[in-house]
Amino acid sequence: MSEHFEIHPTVEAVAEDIASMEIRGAATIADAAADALAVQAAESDADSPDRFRAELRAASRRLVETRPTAVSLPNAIRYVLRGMEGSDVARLRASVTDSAAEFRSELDQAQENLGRIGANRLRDGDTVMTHCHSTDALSCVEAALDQGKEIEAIVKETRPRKQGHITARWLREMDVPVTLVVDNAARRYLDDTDHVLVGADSIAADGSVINKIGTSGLAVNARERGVPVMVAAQTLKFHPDTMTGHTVEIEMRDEREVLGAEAAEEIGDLTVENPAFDVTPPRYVDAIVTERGQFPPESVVTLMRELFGDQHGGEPWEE
Ligand code: RUB
Repeated sequence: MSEHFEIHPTVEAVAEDIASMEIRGAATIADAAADALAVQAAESDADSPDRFRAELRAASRRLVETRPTAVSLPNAIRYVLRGMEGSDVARLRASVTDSAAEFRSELDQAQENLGRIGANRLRDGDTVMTHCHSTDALSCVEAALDQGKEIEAIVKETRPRKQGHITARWLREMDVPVTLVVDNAARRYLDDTDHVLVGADSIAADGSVINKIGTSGLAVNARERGVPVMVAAQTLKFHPDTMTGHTVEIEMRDEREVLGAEAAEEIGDLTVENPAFDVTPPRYVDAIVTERGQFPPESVVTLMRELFGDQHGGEPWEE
């Protein structure tokens, strides 16, 4: 039987917030998870290096089990745990807090660099159409504004959780003119759109983009209308397991997000399904913009090999 290890209340709270989507979006989830591990390390009262490592692994498992699709979460945890080294608790503690701080600053830097690269694709006067809420995608808009370009946005509402409202708010804070549309209106407004601009929760080795449900339909429609699709995704979103044939698990969320109890009662017996993400095949994507440059989706595997080539074997949080 596995021993019980102390999980810090902050880790518990962050795990609950990720599961309930109080903390959401792939980059933000990764940032919060790394920070939670730093708290676990800083406040651990483990009396031996073995106990300290076991506590960190237990906290990592708690975090990694919250949501399955955004690979930024396990990638963040791998980064922090791989930095854990030292022969005594004090050194181990310092290595984890340093590693988490380094991860978080690299994440910010990557998003800024990615933004500048993505902004080069946007011209003065362009209109972008967004889906869901992606900090990587909005970083491209912010950088374009910094370059003195005027950008407008058509923002899809993004049922069922309406993350489009968050995007609309962020864009308005940047003074970008925003037109909010329901998801079903997207094709009609593609005629007024210069770029579809979305983020990603995971990028597979074949260049498929896993993002909020509705991204794939939008991309297919955009291709039909001749509107380029740009995916803003720092390399933290690259999914290492897909290099060895694994597929990305699509999270199924509570049906109540789609249909409340009262409405369900009124309608009668029915099945409601609520997948949170979908897969856009690479042929519908024009460019994946990362902090390392922009790539045609089919070529990301080369960069993935460079980044993950030497990472084999078990997960660092396994017992
Ligand atoms: C969020 C979502 C975002 C990606 C990228 O889904 O699909 O497009 O996570 O976001 P949810 P970012 O709201 O279910 O977490 O660019 O901020 O990492």
